Amino acid sequence: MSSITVQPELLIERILTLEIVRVTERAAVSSARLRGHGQEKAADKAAVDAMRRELNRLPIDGTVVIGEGELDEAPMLFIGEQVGTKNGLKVDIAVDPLEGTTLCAKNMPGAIATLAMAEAGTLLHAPDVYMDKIAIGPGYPKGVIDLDAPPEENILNLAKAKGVKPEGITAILLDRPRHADIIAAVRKTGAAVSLISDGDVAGVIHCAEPKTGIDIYLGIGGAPEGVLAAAALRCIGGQMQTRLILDTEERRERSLKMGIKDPRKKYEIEDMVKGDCLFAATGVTTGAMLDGVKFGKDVIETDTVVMRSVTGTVRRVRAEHRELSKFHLD
Ligand code: VTB
Repeated sequence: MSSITVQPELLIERILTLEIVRVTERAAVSSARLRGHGQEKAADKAAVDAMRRELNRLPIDGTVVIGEGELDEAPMLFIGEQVGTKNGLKVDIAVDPLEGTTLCAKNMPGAIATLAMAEAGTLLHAPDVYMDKIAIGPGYPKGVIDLDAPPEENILNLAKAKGVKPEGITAILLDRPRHADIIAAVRKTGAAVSLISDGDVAGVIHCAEPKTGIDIYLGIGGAPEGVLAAAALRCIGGQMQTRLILDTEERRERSLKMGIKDPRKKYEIEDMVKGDCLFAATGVTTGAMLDGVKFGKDVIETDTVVMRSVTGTVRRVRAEHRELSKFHLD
């Protein structure tokens, strides 16, 4: 009989896998109550309140490294905020309690509540600036894509590695005027472009989900969202390269204070998420990755995906909540 030695830290982390599901579930339920009400801020606040309350119940000594903003601009889940009961593993936490506030406010597909957790000191402390990103799913040799190569080259190399013509490739991008040139370049190769209005954490993850038909993410989105997506890819495989867009003195100074010495650094997944990590996301509105919250007469249903990098396990948790209002937990 073989015996398996489990390091205590990893054991704690394993338990946390299910604990963080509760956190994103609560955030999703709270913001879903405001779906379609046209109130971005209120929906976001509902998610933030719920997420913070649940995080503070966890047996962790946690620090928010990616949050709602810096202390002066975010009263809760600000960067540097300590969360958890303080008796437990020291962890870094990246949160986006409501990724896609506009999607939620307009009741459009793809809003999620999401968070990533990793051992203390291992998540990139990214400021709230833009980030240039490129990502593909697992199974390709390293180096197929390069953030600094022209989009055409990335599409052609990816098509070759996939064994298809460029017509067999679909790229996903945020629908923004800043992407006009990339979109034109991708289409010129014969590849298809799939445009999303918001929600590029899920956009990157789609590259690793064959059922979405997405092969590659290209373009500029938020840096916090980039780190969250990198955590997910660290769990499920895939390649991602990013670079912070620090195009003003103010942004460079702000990022320097957060420990970013080289403003032009090209990050790989391992630079953004240096150690083992957990990632969870619960659907707020139904999208390609997750179903949205369903409010029944007595039951609230949620759909969550939770991943753990040390094993690569991905769990889908469909939960039925019966006692939310009774315990005043949401
Ligand atoms: C993305 C997307 C977000 O911001 O990161 C995007 O994932 C980037 O900023 O859902 P712009 O909207 O300014 O392009 C969101 O759309 C909103 O946070």
